[in-house]
Amino acid sequence: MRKRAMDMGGTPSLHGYYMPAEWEPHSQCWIGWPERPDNWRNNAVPGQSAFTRVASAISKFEPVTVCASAAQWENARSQLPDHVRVIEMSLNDSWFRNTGPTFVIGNSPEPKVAGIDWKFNSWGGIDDGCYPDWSLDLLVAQKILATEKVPRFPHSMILEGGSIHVDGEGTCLTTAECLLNKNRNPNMTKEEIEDQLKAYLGVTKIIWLPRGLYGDDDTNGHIDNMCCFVKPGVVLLSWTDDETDPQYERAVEALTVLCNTTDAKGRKLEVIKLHVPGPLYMTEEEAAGITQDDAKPRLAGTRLAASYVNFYIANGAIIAPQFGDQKWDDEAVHVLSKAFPNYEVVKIEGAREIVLAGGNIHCITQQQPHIPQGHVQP
Ligand code: KQY
Repeated sequence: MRKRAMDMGGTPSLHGYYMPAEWEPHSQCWIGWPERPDNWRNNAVPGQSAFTRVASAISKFEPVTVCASAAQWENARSQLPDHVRVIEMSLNDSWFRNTGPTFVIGNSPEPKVAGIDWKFNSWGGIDDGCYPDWSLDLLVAQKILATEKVPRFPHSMILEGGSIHVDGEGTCLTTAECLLNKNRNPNMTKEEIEDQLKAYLGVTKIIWLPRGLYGDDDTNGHIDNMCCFVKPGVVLLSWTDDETDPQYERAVEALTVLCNTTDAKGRKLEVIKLHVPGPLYMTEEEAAGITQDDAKPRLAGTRLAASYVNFYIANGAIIAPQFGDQKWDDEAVHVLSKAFPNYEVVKIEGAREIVLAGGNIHCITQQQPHIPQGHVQP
């Protein structure tokens, strides 16, 4: 008998679909191409090199499609390996975790993939967001789904993919700092937001951490910089031992919630601490390379929202950021290798370039699930 979504862990959503965990098989990974000089320093040249390192690393484990604007297509094509597909797409910026679709899986009558197209408001709208025109980003999810001929479930709620993590067995992790922020869905109550997450992601339990990573002001504390699942019942938490670091209070607060809750299956959570680097700050030289224009100003001395939790789980590999902080870089690789014993941990040096623009490896990637042809679960 074919296994249904409910048996596979997630509770079937409104459409009978559920969001699989990131470690479930992918058919490909989607990545945008950075370009805007008011967010990416030095005309995005160092950022493009970092994206190329990420795309190249992931492409050793699963197919990768990179989407670049008409102006950048040739440049992207020339930098990326031949086996990485490069297609033309108009973008305001390149954060596909947030502007791409949230892929979901359904099982009736046949296993199939669909995508949720959430509303996007540039992480906070005109007054609070990262740039004032996000009209092209609003179309990214739709274009990806149309390219792949994957059914699209539009949603009127503002939500970025970086603000949710799921275990594929009915549990969703998020932060109140982001999802309950008045700059997202001011007319929705917490219960209404929970109902929509349950209906569209096929989850039955939402775990709310109060706040995300200290300094993650662009996103208002996305969960993907703070905490993620390793497997059902086990999470990694951005931690610091330094009690004077403002991240300490946030980490302790999150730990308290995580230790005092159960997941959708009633399990207590095991929490693995993953120490943050630094603290790291934007230098004068880095800030000087950013054209101050439409985007939120990026100022020298700003604490960078750098966290090792912001990695990508590819088919068989953990694509992990490295910041040039030897002690904590090495520690992160050690913790991730222990947490994911059956995965190769691939280090991405120079992930700082992505952090300078407000995100990291998880934020720039979007996995598309793979359902093997003719696959019948026992
Ligand atoms: O998911 C992210 N962390 C991306 C935030 C990008 C903000 C643009 N400056």
